[in-house]
Amino acid sequence: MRILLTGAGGQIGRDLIAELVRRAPAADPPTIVATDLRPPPAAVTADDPPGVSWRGLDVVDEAATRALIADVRPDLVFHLAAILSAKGETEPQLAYAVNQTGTWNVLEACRATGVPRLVFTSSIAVYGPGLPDPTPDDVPLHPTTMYGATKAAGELLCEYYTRRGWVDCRGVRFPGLISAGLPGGGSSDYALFMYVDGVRRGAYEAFCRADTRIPLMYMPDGVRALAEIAEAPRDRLRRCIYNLAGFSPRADEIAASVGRAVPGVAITYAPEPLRQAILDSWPSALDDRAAATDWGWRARFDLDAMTDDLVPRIRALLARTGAAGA
Ligand code: AKB
Repeated sequence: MRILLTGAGGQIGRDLIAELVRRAPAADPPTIVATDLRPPPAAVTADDPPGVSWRGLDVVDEAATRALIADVRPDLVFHLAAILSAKGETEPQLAYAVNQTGTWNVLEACRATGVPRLVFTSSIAVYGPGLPDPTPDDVPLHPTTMYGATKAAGELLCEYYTRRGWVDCRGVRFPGLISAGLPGGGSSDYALFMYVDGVRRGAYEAFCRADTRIPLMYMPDGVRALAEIAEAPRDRLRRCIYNLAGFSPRADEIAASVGRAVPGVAITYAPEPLRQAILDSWPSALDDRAAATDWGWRARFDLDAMTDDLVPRIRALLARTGAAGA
């Protein structure tokens, strides 16, 4: 199978590649073309499994997107390229270009080339304030950010392309994702930095209030969800985009969990207005029963299970890269 990823240099890409390779039959490994604006340096990609190659792609460039997808002719595309919520509020024009025009360009290139299937990564950011808790899949969408508005539009485009029979699109609304890899420009990043800076520096000043509560998910569950929805038979899917719930701790509950694994860690709070307002506009928990019913989705990690798995990984990563104590 030939698989193409857009935005593969971001937080999800490398973990998703590892998951796709892990799931494939040993006798039939996938060919994976990972694309991003600027592919990571060779020192970073040197450990990639065989069959993985990197190409430069700016999804805002319509001609380049069409040419690359026509050249690769993938069986499956994971469309990950996006500007996240906080960065999108400081650069809304860029967020529109990458998230809206970029998604259109990728969908059109898939249609023109005859790519059969595309997986779209949406987000809790499609929701605005005042919704039922936990929030079901189908409620009025009034996002407060450019990121959320473009993700909501991307979901609708995916539905349209599927209804027209052009590309079989399916996707998930991700909670904030937590992993050892650094994110870029998200509002949920405080949760990840409690772990990374907690281990690296023994301290972290969070940009949110201690009582902030949003849905979160550990990356191994996140990439498994992407692989599972990609594999799901079309006739099992009653919708195009599915909520994923994860777990929903308060920020100070995350800090307590980190403290259990990193004794003495000092986590403090200095709420920053822009990101706090975004976080306050999101639901605190999602209802993902449709995903469970239709394609058997179930998150495996809760907060403490994530902490037990993640802290040793961050320690190992820091030891390898020599960044401990930096
Ligand atoms: C963000 O914080 O913008 C993202 C998201 C929740 O989609 N991590």
